[in-house]
Amino acid sequence: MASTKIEIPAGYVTGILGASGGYDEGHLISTEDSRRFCGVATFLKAPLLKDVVEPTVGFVGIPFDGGSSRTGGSQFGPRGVREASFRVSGYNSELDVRPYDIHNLADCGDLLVSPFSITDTYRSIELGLKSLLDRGIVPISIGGDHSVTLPLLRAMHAKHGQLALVHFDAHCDVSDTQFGSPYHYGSVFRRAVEEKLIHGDKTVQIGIRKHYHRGEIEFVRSNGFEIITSRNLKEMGADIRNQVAARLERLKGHKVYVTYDIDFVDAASAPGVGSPEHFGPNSFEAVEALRAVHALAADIVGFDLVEVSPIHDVANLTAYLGAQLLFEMASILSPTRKR
Ligand SMILES: [Mn+2]
Repeated sequence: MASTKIEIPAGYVTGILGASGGYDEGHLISTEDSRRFCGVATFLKAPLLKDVVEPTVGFVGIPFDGGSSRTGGSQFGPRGVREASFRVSGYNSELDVRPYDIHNLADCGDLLVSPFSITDTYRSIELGLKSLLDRGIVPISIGGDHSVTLPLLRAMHAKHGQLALVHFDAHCDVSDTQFGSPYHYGSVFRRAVEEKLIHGDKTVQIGIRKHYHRGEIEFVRSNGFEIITSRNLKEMGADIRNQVAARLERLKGHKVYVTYDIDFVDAASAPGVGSPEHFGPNSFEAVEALRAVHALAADIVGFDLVEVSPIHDVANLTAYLGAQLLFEMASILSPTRKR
């Protein structure tokens, strides 16, 4: 009877984990491994915070959609983006960087939220983010609806002072109250100006194409916001990255926070969102616009990605795009890791 033993040629290493071991040693699967569809789903397959020595950049989920007045679902955003993260590779050829070489990335888990109370949730988000900032971690937060950005800005402001803001969105999010509440996903940047968390005249909103009332336009104008509309982006053609970067140049030297509502992207490329909008940038234009903030890398103190809603998604396209955008964010940040 022929032997069933599989002969392994000399020099062949079982698996691709290399000299550190093969199948017998119970390794966790990292983003560098071609089998990253296996194992625990984390943001970009980052190890959990407790397992990272000297974490420098932390992904943190905020599974809250209690600030949405119409369409919930983004509370599942962090879970969806973690699931889709297995498709992201380790090397960013456009920026010629491997995020894991320049950062100690960690998945910090999710912040505790209350589905019943936006004010309790806000307090929890602010304290949770503060605990990461106190450890010197640069946060990349994943919502959740856009209402979560206000407590994030409060925590960022407490550490860094009044911030410059780069805001990707189809909407300006400067409405006032809804249903008697000053806090919801459409009022964040009005509140952020009122609370002096951001400089109005150092706020750039990109991708804007839908206004709910004329008062929004009056608010952004009177507070000095700069708007780069969806039409403006289309007119830049394939040169979006350079042309948006030129517009952002004036923010250099200020602490910059970047907030990315994935409904910035055209509904055809990102259907899994709470408020899908047509007439927007496609996925290529959307990632090129994000890469423009590379020009501000040294000044960026944090990112968020909000409004991914897996229950509205088609073929996980939006969750996967969200994971790709996280990868770009981690690639854009200046090196934080000690060499
Ligand atoms: Mn929006």
